[in-house]
Amino acid sequence: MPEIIQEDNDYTYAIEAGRYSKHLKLSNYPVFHHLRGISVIHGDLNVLTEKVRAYVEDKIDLCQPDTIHICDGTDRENSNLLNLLQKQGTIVPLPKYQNCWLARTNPADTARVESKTFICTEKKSDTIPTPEEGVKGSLGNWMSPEHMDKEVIARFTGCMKKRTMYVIPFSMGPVGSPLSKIGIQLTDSAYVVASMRIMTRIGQAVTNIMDDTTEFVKCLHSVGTPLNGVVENPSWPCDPERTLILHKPQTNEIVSYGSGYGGNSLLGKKCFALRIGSTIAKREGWLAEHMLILGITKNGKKRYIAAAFPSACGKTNLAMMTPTLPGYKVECVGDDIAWMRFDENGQLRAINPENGFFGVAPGTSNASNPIAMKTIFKNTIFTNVAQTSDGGVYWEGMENEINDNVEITDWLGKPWNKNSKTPAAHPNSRFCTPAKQCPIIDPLWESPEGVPISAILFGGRRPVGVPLIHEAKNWRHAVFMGASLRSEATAAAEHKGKIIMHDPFAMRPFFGYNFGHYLQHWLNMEKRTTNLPKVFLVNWFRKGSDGKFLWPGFGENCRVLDWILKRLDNEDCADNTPIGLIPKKDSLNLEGLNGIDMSELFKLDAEFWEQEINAIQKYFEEQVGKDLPPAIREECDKLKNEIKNM
Ligand code: OXD
Ligand code: MN
Repeated sequence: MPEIIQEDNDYTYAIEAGRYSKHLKLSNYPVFHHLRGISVIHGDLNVLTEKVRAYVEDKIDLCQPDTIHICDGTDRENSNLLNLLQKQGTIVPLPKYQNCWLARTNPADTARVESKTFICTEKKSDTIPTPEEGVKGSLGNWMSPEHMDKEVIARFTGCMKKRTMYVIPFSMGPVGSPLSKIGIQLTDSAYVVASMRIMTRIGQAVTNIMDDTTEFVKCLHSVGTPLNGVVENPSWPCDPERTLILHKPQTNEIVSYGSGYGGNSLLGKKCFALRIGSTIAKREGWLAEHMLILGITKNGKKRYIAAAFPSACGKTNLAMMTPTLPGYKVECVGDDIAWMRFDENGQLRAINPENGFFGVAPGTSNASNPIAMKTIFKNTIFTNVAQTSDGGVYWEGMENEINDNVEITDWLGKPWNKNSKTPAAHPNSRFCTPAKQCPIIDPLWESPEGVPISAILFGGRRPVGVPLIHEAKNWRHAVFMGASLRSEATAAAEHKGKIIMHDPFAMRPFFGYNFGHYLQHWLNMEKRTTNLPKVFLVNWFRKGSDGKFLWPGFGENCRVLDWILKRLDNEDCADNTPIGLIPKKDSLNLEGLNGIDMSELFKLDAEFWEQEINAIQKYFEEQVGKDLPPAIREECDKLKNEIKNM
């Protein structure tokens, strides 16, 4: 609540969330109902600052909407939007749960589209490293600002005719926190508004703390209309052929056209919090990372850990882990993104810029993530999951969690049964659910100063060669570890089987600027503090010769976190190896766990590591070339030499 400190005839002056603000008294509001001649059908124009209004006017001229809706974030607004979406056929209610909804997208619009995602800068080399001749770069896509302007005009001119333009003021991070940032998203999708309300803080709370000096990230989104004017799927309009997601760091601008799928349309998430966020972080000296944040308490002592894993590698599961060891408690701060900076005492502090979880549904169950299952069955928008005849949801992994005689309708709206050849839920189907509903949400998850981070984890799916855990020897080695992250990914259609993809820092699809410069930025963190977090690489996914996982994972991962806590307490429980520090014999708590083949889990195979380091070196040379910081090249050479002596 704002604390009113003074008032005169026209204004009240207040302190809110530690900030000073000035509000025009209601009785003095001039009555505005139009902006650029377009009716404002909801919300108060006066809450927009001059700069926001200028931005909105500019985009009204471009997109030519029929009406304007300024989002206030109220429950009433939300239920009106949900009603509208229901009438349009975009969502259906799920009566088995409380205020839950199912959206089915156009089947051509189900995922992020990396090939259509660009960063726009004058100089190409500011955006992407120059790959070796004849090599296709895989560390982002570049477009010139002139080209961007042309593409935007071609797509957005008149794109909101017969539609409402929603204006969403939103905060990434707790409203008013010095670590938070504000955005204004314009969109023609009510689904996007309802989802942004879950994933970010929107509306009055945000406009209340804005004044004419407030900077904001400009986010323009339209689901688009195909060139021939034919909307194939009226309940989910989109334009997959011309989808384009553009970012202009110089002006803090995001423009997204043609897709309603969350990763492309909820612009606070990947576009702002990671791509534009990483460029702001570089300028301002902090880190915007694809990391979960969890708190772990052991015998009353609490520490916070941030962890970067590529998409769909179990970040949400780890962030909400139920530890199997007695005496441990895990609490969740965030499951996908961390904004981190060193405070004046040199302590790294992190906030979760998001307000909700946009999690992959398949695989989520009471066995894999009981906490998520306790979070998601109220106030949630599901997208592209299957539906049960008793008004609930279903996906692969929920086999034991539905009533025996229910009928299932798949994500495409077709009848489905267990013998069907296709999955019931789309593999990238999602739940979009408020973070505060999580029963183990951390008490400090909205703390304006962020939580203190003691350790950073990197991880991926590595069926062979990579041990359960190893610790970086020093900060440079840690940065090298992040840079050389690889993970098993389902192959693109033209490949058979699985391939191991490079995914440095789990950020490959999300870098907002040249990866070589990003590495230098990470290396520079060493100068900011004498209290650097310890860094570890974990791999829950190593398999034995029988093809079975060597480690049970899930709640048992607390045993690995326990070893990390010992290392944070400087316990002498690690042995040095060429690749880093691994647990000394018997230092990993295996009490009550049978049949773990520790020698296989931690085996370091010289041939594997030689191939691994060669692949990493080749990747760096081909993809990063002259932009690779010398310190990383040296780390690579050092490791290569050490492996020779393995
Ligand atoms: C996500 C992703 O949606 O990483 O979080 O793709
Ligand atoms: Mn993610």
